Amino acid sequence: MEPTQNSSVSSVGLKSAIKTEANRLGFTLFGVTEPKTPDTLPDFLSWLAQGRNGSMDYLAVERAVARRADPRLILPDVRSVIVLGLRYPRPADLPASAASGLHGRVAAYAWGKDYHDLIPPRLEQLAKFIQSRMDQPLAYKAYTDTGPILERDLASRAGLGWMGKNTCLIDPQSGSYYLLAELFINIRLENDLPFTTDHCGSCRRCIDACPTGCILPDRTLDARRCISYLTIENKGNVPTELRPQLGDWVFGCDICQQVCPWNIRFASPEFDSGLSPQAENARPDLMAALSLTPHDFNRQFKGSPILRARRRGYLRNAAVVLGNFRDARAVPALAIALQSDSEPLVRAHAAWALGQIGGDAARQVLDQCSGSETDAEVLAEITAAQIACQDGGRSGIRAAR
Ligand code: B12
Ligand code: SF4
Ligand code: SF4
Repeated sequence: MEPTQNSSVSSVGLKSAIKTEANRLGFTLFGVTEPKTPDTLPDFLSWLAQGRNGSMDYLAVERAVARRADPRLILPDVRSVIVLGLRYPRPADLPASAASGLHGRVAAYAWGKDYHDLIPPRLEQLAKFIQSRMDQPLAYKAYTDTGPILERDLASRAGLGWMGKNTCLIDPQSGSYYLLAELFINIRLENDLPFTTDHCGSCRRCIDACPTGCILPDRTLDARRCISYLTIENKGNVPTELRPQLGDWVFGCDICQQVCPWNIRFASPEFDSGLSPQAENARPDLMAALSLTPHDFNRQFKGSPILRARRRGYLRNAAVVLGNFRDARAVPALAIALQSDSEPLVRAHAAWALGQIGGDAARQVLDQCSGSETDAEVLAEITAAQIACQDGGRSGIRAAR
């Protein structure tokens, strides 16, 4: 049975009070929609069928797919879904890097605290607020990237914006630097009008700027080639042909949002204080990163989204970016990683990076390690890197560095 509101509160008054409270909690975007099968469910299913989710198997689990299709499997009495947006810093406001050292780039949503920790208590507070206005118990489910729902579909249906060609949810007033969160509730609130217009027009800046060409014409991504996937979700090797495309991205990627005219013109410099940048996490020193022990890594990134990559993924990314910099100052740090890191994944990518840098010092380290390395995959990377060094020497490209 649907719970009744306190007799003194009208449905419109309740929605407006919830919106005010949501704003107070930092959610600058707010909308309400009905819990129905997502309009874009067929797009999601076809995306899965083509394997574009890569190793993100949790997206394809049968139970999770069924829940995406039917919100009642999430909350049987669900009547409305409140969709919220929390603003994070603009990538262009990246803190200045230190004077020396080689620094990588981290996606702006991950500069501060982990939103998976920051947002849920606020959703609980919002639910408590709603409960305080009800005569009967409120049933609810709260999500922020934490459940089997299509958050962008819900957000566009709740009127928050449209799904751009880069697949991000874009608010025409303030761009796409938002994280989404939802509250499924067993009371009915008035729906907002869905966002039905497409403001991308003939623009294709995101498609042209994406370094790996993973933005597809059907408004989905091939996640397997997306730098965000490769540096965060992917737990194995970064495919050799995609390593140069990582550029300096060591965790996530913001390029397809940074080039978007809606962000260039309208993204606000204001963001939630909980997502304030921590300089050393936003622009990390990559040589220092390579020397992080498991204990140091867990301590430095406690409470940060970067923890998700795990130490071996993060150091793998750091090695790739150092390889892309092709700066001989990185050779000693890469040499130590190749000689002594306990993770074959890190050693393999350190070898690749040394091959990219080339020169006598890098070649010597590779030659030494080819005699002592026991892991077959790392040995194969060392051999490929030795060849890359020779090629560099012949062409004279790396000798000049
Ligand atoms: C898996 C995932 C990823 C994967 C795959 C992303 C993708 N685009 O498919 C990877 C790891 C690559 C990724 C990267 C990022 N992610 Co992510 N990710 C998710 C997650 C968990 C599921 C997304 C999903 O189901 N993808 C499958 C595709 C098919 O669905 P979709 O992305 O929702 O896209 C819709 C459109 O393609 C649309 N569609 C299809 N055809 C058509 C045709 C037309 C005409 C239209 C209009 C729409 C349309 O239907 C799809 C389904 O609704 C969501 C949280 C969630 N539960 O929804 C967060 C989420 C989408 N990610 C988020 C963020 C912040 C990011 C990054 C910006 C992080 C970063 N800086 O590195 C990047 C952005 C990359 C990008 N351009 O999308 C936010 C997005 C907020 C926003 N404003 O849009 C979300 C909502 C998390 C959150 N709670 O805030 N992510
Ligand atoms: S996040 Fe980067 S790699 Fe992924 S689609 Fe956007 S520009 Fe391409
Ligand atoms: S860059 Fe252009 S095409 Fe891409 S999402 Fe923004 S407006 Fe749409």
